[in-house]
Amino acid sequence: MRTQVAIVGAGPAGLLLGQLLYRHGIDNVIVERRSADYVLGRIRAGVLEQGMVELLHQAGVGARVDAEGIPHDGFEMALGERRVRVDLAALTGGKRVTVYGQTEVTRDLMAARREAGLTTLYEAEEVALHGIESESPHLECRYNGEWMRLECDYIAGCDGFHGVSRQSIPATKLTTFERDYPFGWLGLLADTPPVHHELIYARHERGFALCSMRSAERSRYYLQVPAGERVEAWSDDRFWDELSRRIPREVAAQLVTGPSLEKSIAPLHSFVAEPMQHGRLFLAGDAAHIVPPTGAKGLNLAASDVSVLHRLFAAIYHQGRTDLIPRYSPTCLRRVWKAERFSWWMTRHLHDFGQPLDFDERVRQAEFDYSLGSHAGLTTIAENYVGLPYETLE
Ligand code: RFL
Ligand code: PHB
Repeated sequence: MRTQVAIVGAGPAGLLLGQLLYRHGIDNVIVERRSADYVLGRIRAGVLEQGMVELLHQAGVGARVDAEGIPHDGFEMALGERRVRVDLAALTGGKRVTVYGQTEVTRDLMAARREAGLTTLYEAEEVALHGIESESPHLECRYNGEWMRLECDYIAGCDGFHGVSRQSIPATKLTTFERDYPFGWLGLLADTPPVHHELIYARHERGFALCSMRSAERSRYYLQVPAGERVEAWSDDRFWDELSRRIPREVAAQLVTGPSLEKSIAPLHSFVAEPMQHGRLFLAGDAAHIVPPTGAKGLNLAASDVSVLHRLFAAIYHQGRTDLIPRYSPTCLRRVWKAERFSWWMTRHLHDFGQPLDFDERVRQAEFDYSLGSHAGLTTIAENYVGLPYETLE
């Protein structure tokens, strides 16, 4: 089999790239390790920046996010009983975010891909990248029990943090930067009305809690739990009880509980691999970088990488601009590092790190208090939360 761009991974990054390339008349094939149902079963992100919603429109899949996504003009931060609203629209000249599940983004992109008749090889096993330093790279994998070879001009590594693409770059050519956090997030999805019409990020002495949603009838909540915690240790009752203790009393009084549809624990991690391109391989999304979910940036960064990458491929195929290739990585990394900083900042201020009440902790408290009490501080939070501008290649 032969294509112009071989894409590894059918998560949001791979599917969105495939759709944008198709709109530019660039042929592509996606190779995905899991089944489509498995990919759709992963409950992950829920907050889309405006830039990502615009990109979904460019990809021809904007109709459902417009109809069913919930625009949010603000969110709240709670510290114990104190509540501070971050008025995104007022602080950023009218920008907002949209609450729309990653699952739904994926579903829309999969449907568009099917309609366009583009090839996706699901349940492809032992995917391997070859010749990325040559002019004719190819992928090999086992598909339907048989070995197959996919010839291409370029490979897009959109296969997430545990994928094979990043590992195919010689270790001597990569520099990685990382930080682990001593806790994870326990998430619960339920068909209950959200406790509040906006998201609430709560800092509490018992640990962080987040009140989010998917629709007017479906809520998504998260609790900080120690690293290594087992999800079996958390009955629904224990979850609801702990959540009520961590959010302001007047909010807890509004909480409607119900049976969970899904419960899972995600570890928190910051990670960046540089550069994001080697030879004819380009990394995008979680394959190149991970952020803790506190800033709602992971999916949005995958989208901004893809925005740069599809424009690069369009310039290569339509204008012969291979000279732009070295600009891919530095262009993406400028935005990636700003999102890493914001996600780290939100994580540091909202979670309990078991920090003794020493000088550093007092300074941290003062910094957070300053940020929430100052117009300049709130503007910085709002600008980052709605999403910094997309970088351009030229
Ligand atoms: P994905 O979604 O991990 O998709 C990668 C795909 O590649 C496949 N794959 C392979 N295929 C072939 N061969 C191999 N060897 C392969 N290895 C892997 C995988 O099966 C998969 O289908 O990466 P992508 O596309 O870069 O998308 C990234 C986002 O999924 C991720 O950043 C976000 O979910 C992060 N995130 C959030 N981001 C936001 O922007 N806003 C949020 O509100 C938000 N909340 C979250 C989150 C992530 C969370 N978890 C579970 C880590 C909340 C949580 C709890
Ligand atoms: C979610 O709804 O899943 C969600 C929202 C905001 C975050 C992280 C996750 O920061």
